[in-house]
Amino acid sequence: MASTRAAAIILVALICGAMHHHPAAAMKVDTTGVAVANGLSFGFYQDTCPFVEHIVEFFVGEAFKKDTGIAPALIRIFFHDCFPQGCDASVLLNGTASEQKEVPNQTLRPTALKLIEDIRAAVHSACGPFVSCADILALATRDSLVDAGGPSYDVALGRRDALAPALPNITNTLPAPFFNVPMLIKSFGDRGLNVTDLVALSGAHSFGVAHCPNFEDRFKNGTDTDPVIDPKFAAMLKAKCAGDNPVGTITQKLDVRTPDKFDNKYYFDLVASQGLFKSDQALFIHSATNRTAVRFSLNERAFFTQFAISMVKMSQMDVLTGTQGEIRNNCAAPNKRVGIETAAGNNEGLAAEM
Ligand code: HEM
Ligand SMILES: *[C@@H]1O[C@H](CO)[C@@H](O)[C@H](O)[C@H]1NC(C)=O
Ligand SMILES: *[C@@H]1O[C@H](CO)[C@@H](O)[C@H](O)[C@H]1NC(C)=O
Ligand SMILES: *[C@@H]1O[C@H](CO)[C@@H](O)[C@H](O)[C@H]1NC(C)=O
Ligand SMILES: *[C@@H]1O[C@H](CO)[C@@H](O)[C@H](O)[C@H]1NC(C)=O
Ligand SMILES: *[C@@H]1O[C@H](CO)[C@@H](O)[C@H](O)[C@H]1NC(C)=O
Ligand SMILES: CC(=O)N[C@H]1CO[C@H](CO)[C@@H](O)[C@@H]1O
Repeated sequence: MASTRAAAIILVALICGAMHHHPAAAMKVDTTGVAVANGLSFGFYQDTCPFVEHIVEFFVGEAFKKDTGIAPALIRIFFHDCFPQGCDASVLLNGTASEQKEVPNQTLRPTALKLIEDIRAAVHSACGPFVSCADILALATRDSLVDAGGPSYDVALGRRDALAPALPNITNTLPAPFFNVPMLIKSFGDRGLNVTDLVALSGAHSFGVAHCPNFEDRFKNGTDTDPVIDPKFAAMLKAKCAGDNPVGTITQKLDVRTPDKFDNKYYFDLVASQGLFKSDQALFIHSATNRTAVRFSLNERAFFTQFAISMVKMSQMDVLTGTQGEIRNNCAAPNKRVGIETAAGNNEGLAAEM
């Protein structure tokens, strides 16, 4: 135990030495108005892994320097983890029945899935097997958002990892890009997220990419104007996707204005009828969502504040805590359970934390 702690201190010393300075001071949003889910807390790893946030921040920062695409990749993985059955790292499981095989989960980026497992390995080697993959994903998502220019917020910790992937019928509750606003409202409402959360969280399409099959409904049978699309934009997409051979090789930036930066320009795209998916553009048309979309286009601070609040809400949906689930020793696979003794042994360190 003492040597583990020593290793942790050395690792953190190295990390702090290597860290230059934070990217241009992020806007820190006060999310204390959002209730903390039972079993989560801000000091959860204070005794078992006090430097976990520094370790995660360091690894994400290094990955972001190599590829800014890690930020949209992580935030989408986090959405796909939390939305169907709660933030339990179930999406990271890559066995035969994994969520990654389900239709909405195609194109989750492997580099980001690997980054989470690499961070887990570093955190466990520094502290021992006390930090869950679900918490590491929640922290890494927040840090990458900040690296890309987005707001910061505190993340309450103590999530545990699912023992198995979500069933396909649950994974398929993720919304589809052809959804209209009532369908989107229903989909988010079923998960306790309201219309404001829907409009704010859709702003995650401020960065990252999509593949042609997900937006070809916008131009395939002529220009589909429900909702309206800028005809030049539709023609550009059509020409681009004509070269999508084999299918899935072409990517289109979700935000044509500032494709790699997290900001409110996504809402400018909507104003210009250049939202990529029907589910994006429709937010600007429908009377239940258009005022909020316009407000976010005019006021980035208002968008950042609501985005952080909505992310904190999403990050606490149906979390496993206490003795539920497990702390995975590999984010891609459930722990081998030899018997009840093994599972109990794994839980000991955390039970002491409660
Ligand atoms: C409102 C309903 C939503 C729909 C219908 C939707 C749909 C999609 C689709 C179809 C893609 C493109 C996948 C591909 O072609 O590779 C995508 C990408 C993305 N989505 Fe969403 N999404 C929604 C909400 C969200 C939310 C709530 C977040 C996060 C908070 C999010 C974050 C992202 C990101 C960052 C990407 C780009 C990923 C990358 O570049 O690797 N989306 N989304
Ligand atoms: C998914 O299927 C399982 C088992 O077949 C069932 O118990 C559950 O209610 C279903 N959930 C949804 C959201 O359809
Ligand atoms: C185009 O129209 C056909 C026939 O109505 C339909 O089956 C197909 O799904 C449509 N394709 C797209 C991409 O909307
Ligand atoms: C929102 O949509 C309604 C109904 O179409 C329209 O009357 C209103 O002017 C729109 N508001 C904004 C801010 O676009
Ligand atoms: C929706 O939730 C947000 C917090 O994310 C809250 O501030 C807002 O009042 C809620 N709006 C409605 C219409 O309930
Ligand atoms: C699953 O993830 C593990 C560890 O991250 C990796 O070594 C393995 O290649 C992955 N397997 C599949 C089928 O993707
Ligand atoms: C990357 C990946 O696992 N893709 C799979 C997504 O799900 C479909 C069917 O549900 C599979 O055909 C893909 O191979």
